[in-house]
Amino acid sequence: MNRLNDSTLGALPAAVTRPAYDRRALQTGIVHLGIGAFMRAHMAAATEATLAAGDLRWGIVGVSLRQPDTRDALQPQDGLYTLAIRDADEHGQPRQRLQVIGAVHALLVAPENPQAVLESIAAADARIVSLTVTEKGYCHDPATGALRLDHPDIVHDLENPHAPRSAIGMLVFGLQLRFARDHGPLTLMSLDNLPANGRVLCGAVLRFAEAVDPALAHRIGAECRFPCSMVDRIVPRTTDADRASVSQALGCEDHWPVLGEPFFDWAVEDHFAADRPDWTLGGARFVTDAEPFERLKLRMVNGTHSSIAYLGAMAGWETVDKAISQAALREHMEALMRDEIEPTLADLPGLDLPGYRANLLARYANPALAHRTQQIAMDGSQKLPQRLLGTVRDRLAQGLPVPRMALGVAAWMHYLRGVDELGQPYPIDDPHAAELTALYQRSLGQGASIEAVQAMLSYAPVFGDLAGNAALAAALLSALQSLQAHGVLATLVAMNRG
Ligand code: CS2
Repeated sequence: MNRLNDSTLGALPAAVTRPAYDRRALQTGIVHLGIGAFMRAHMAAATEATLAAGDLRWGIVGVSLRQPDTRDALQPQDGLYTLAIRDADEHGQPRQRLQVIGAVHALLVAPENPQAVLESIAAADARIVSLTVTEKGYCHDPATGALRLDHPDIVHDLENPHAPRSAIGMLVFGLQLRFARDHGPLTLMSLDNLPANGRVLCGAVLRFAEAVDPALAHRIGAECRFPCSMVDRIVPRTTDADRASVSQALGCEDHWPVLGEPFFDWAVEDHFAADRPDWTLGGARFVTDAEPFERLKLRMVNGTHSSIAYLGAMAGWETVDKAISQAALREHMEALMRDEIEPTLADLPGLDLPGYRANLLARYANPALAHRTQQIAMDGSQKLPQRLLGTVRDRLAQGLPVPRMALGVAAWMHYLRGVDELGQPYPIDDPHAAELTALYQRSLGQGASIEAVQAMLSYAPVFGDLAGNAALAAALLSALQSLQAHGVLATLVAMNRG
């Protein structure tokens, strides 16, 4: 089978959408740090629509921060890859719509050549640097949002200005080079699932720049822009079976297609330092304030996703669609949204929350995605604060109960046990894994008690000021006692019974 690349594009089946513009004429307007599946199914797809409309200034240089695997797969394909949008037809049969994306026209691997990354940030044509580096990539304290100057990558980067390895180090030293060349201001745009992601990024960049040179920090603060955004599309990790099935449908080999659901949403603040693509052509919305969109999405989508992930992983429900097909889990998720999350969103104007909820449950039921609960379960320490604990804090402050929210938090604690209810062990994939599993072993691992719950709650990087909260501790204790004694399903059934 031939390889997908510029020379084989013409031979693809007619049903496959492909770039009709002249890829050789692409300029590089965007540098993207963290070129994983998510960005390739989201921002790159929206950018593709602007290229298709004839604005060829927005080609993307994709940077991998750690591994060469994306570059190794896509370079022989001239940067081309397939986006497979998957769902089921009215008979429940899986179907997919294929589009070859041409927006990524250069790939870099930062550890191999950090200087090339700094050069790309400094290049005159680049006007936007975007990031999907996951929560932990900001080297910040998740409970407070502040950059950790003691983070090993940050310590390393402050000592190695020519070979940074964190996204924050690359941005600051790239901007230093850019300013030395007088190449105009830049927009730095986070696309990660963090509240006020632009402000978190801005805070981290300015704090790092302060440590390098206060004048540099001042200039970045004055000239650069950090729009916040809410991004939403479910993108499961590509498997070898996906590679094979997409390649077969294309009639040529694609070593790294990406998959996504039909749903796409992106609300980005229209706050750019220079010009920008018209991403509305690809389904985005430019807004003045992303906060309401973020709060809605982080609490409703990501909050329920993480709850499903820990409950599902413990019960042995391997994928989100399998988990949500369990009547007890579905009932719990519906009630969790309706009774506990949605009241914290009541101030959002003009929103049909019941409609949003129903649509979300339908997205989770998509059988063609096979989104693994274990994938979503990773990095819990980085995810819990904005996904679950914001809602918990708001409710506790108003004296409202949190039984269903607490079940999600308890399921995360229970998950630290490292073995599911079928006796299958799994690794805890989390930057704080060693500390957290040790803490679990000496507390909850000895049995659920109020002392054990309080010991877990005093883990400050996750729980911060919630440490001494008696109402939360009581709700967690009751959930944990039930999870330990009776398991996930019986706990859900009892919770639904009220
Ligand atoms: C998921 C998200 O993996 C996870 O943690 O919750 O990636 C989720 O699929 C997206 O944010 C949906 O927009």
